[in-house]
Amino acid sequence: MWNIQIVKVLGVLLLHVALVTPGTQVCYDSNENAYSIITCGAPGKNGTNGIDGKRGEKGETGPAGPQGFPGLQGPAGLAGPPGPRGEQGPSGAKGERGDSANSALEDLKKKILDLDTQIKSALDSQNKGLPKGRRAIAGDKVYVTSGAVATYDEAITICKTAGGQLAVPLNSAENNAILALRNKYALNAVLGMNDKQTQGIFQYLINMIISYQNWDYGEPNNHRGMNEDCVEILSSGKWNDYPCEMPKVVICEF
Ligand code: MFB
Ligand code: CA
Repeated sequence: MWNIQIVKVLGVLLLHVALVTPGTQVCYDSNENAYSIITCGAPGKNGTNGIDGKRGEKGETGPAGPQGFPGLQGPAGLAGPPGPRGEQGPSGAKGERGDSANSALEDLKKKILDLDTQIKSALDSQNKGLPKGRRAIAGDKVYVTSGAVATYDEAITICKTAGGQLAVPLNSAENNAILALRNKYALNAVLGMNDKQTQGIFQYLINMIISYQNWDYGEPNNHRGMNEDCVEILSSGKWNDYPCEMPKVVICEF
């Protein structure tokens, strides 16, 4: 019995010693059901790392990170719907004349040339009766006179009946051709214009205001208050307004 007591005391003493001695500890071996006191050497080196633990639970979402760099340009998007109709653009350049128009134009040109030939030959045959030098040409116009003398209104009728009209110069070339015929005679020749409609506004037979003018100095003047509504060409080629009832040489143009 005393042995057991001693052992217990010794055990307690040993335990006390182990506990207060640095570097010693009491270890219990369950297989032997016994305690042993071991002196611990210097702590051993850290053991090698253990194997990774099992994956932890997913953590909470962290705070948003800093804005990243802009990404690469994405692929082009699908074509959008057609836009609204644009403003009317400027009209394009004039197109080439179409084939049919070209051939029609050629036909027309041929017809005109034929007509021109017919007119000239008709005039030639007409002129056959006329003494030489009773015709003049300026551009496409042919001027013819028989030397007949008439009032303005009579002169218009004579030329219309002949298939032409009373001669009227639209430029200096035509004025010179008419002058050449006028100077075959002593009398001035009547021209196809007047200011009957509006005093001072001279118009062609088609009521269009005249463009080319070759008035003599101080003309038109309605001399001494006379009603001078018609126009004659003088031997100088200049123009004068005179009373329409006075007879003048008739020159027609074709
Ligand atoms: C005038 C002229 C008028 C007459 C007159 C004989 O000129 O304006 O028409 O012809 O002369 C000076
Ligand atoms: Ca006059």
